Amino acid sequence: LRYAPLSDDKILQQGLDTLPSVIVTLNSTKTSPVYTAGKELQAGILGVIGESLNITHQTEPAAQSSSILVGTAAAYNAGYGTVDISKFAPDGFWLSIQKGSVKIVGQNERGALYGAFEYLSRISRGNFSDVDLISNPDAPIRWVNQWDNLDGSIERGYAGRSIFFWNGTVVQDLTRVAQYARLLASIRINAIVPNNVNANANSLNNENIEGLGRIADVLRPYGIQVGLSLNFASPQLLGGLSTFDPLEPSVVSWWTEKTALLYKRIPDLAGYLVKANSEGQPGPLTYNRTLADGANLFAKAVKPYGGVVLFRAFVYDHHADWNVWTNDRANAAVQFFKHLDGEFLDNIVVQIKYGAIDFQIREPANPLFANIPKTNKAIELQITQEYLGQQSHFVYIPPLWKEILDFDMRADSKPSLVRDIVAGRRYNNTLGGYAGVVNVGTNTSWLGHHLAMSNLYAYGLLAWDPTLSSEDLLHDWTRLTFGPDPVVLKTVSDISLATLPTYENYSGNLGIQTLTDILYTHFGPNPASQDNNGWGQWTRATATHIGMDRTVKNGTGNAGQYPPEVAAIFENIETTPDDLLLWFHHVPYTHRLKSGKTVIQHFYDAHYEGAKTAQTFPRQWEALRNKVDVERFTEVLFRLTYQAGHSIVWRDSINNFYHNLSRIDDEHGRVGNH
Ligand code: GCW
Repeated sequence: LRYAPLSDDKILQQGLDTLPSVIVTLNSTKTSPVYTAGKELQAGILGVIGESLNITHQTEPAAQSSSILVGTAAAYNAGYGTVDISKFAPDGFWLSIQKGSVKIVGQNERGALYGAFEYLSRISRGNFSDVDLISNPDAPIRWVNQWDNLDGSIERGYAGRSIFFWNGTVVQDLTRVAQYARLLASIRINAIVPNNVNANANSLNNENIEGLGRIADVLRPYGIQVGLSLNFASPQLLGGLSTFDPLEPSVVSWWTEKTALLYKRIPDLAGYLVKANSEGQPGPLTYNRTLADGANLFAKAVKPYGGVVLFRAFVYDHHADWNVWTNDRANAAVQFFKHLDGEFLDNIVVQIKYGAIDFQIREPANPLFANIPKTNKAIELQITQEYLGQQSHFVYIPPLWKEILDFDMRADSKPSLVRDIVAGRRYNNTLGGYAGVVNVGTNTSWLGHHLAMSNLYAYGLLAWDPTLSSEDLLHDWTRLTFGPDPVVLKTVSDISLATLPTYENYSGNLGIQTLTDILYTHFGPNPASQDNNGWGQWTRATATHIGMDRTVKNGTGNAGQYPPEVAAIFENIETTPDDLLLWFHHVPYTHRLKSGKTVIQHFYDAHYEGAKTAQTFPRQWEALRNKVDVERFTEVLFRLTYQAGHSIVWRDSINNFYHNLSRIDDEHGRVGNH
């Protein structure tokens, strides 16, 4: 989005030779995404090629040679040409570049804007070749969730204060929200929920409804809708009713009226996001109503307006009894939702975290994806690095997401990739998709670490097309962000692609979870904090053994929540992959992995290897001095240096902790016997 000038004269000449002479927008009004597309094309071409093109806003068909034409399929088909609309999914676009003529036609206005950004991405990367493509999203739900509180703080945000809220209400100056909308539109995100899922009932007071309306006004030209997180107890907390029972008529009318007020101010409100009966949040279970009763209440309220409800599956008991061997937080989602399959109305999407615990460095795909075939589903991913070093460490996460999205649940012994399940294809659901927890803040880097932006970039485009490769996405992002220098491309790529295995090496291995402190900060090593409390992120580490026994035969039964073919793999220690061994099995530290190493020796070796690789990050980055602007060079160097140092803290804490427990020395003499 910097639209930096092309530095290669030959490529620039190519751009000039093929550049049309005018931008034509069809049927646009000032607040429409097609109008935005025109402006964006103008700014982008000026930046990248240095030519200032005029924009003609056309309402009547007129002959145009040598133009960049942008509009909806309906406008285009009314006299400019013919595009077969049956080839479009909602939000899709057609991009045709033929020497001297560019056509950008969206299924809707938003699609036209996406097409404009696609064109700009191409020319920014020096690509002026002809093309004729139709691009459709894999799924309709491509949302981001912010966990911003009304007071301006951000839960699990590591990039400053909220760009949306301050002092109990919406900020006056929404300039930065508009910039964020531009950023999100460029990666084809179509809705934002700005307020925290741990929602404050005051989000629904009149002042905040008006504030949300102002946010919606700023997002609209970018084709982005706003949604709202709800506090389930709002009728009581804000409305003064004596109850928030979802089946109580006064509660139903309260929500119906609130919803009407919201849609009056924001006719295109995307809908609601609900965290209920989780981590102390109120919900329908308080009144012995089901989670479906709770979700349907909102679904009915938004239905007349075309709204949807994203209802989170992250429901579990955080006071679980650690002394009960068969207790397992990982079982909770299936236990709470499976029997309700078929009871959720069709404008509800159950939003499921990728793993059954909580954004850990490694988890198997959440079994719930394969347990509620009749229910619409979305996958929840975390761009904010809650358990992954909180933006003080850099981790390029897409390979983790891809592994989950490509995981085959083998439901009914048929191919059942998670990505096909969330797209709605596998079970013929009408809705589905992606929710990414982003937690952007006021920090000028947006996410707190310049390199972390590649995660957001990849998130948006994977929600559009989950078959894209992590490597290609990274390459494109780097090219767009730092320019064409091959040394920069190689360095950013080498560092980024090493980060995920490296972080896993120096944090939690073999599926034991991240091993960060979970009681206070979720940052830095604290393996002792996992066990002996109600949170359920247990490792069951003793002097001799480690790991959760999630087998059916002797453990929590979690393996049995997967369809039979997959269940059989996880049930059996021989067929469980090493990297999920301790997720599914409780074994002696001396248990031999398929690699031939013992579990404890693997811990020691992985931690030494991880910390060693992390030491190379700042050294590799040094090669970019004078190739990247001083500000970003210095800030990234600072954080990579911190990460390198902190990886040693991680290495020694984890290794010493398990050495103290097991009293087994490292074969290479680094831990223990010296
Ligand atoms: O892991 C927990 C986080 C909470 C978060 C919760 C959730 C918003 O530590 O901060 O609350 O997950 O996803 O609801």
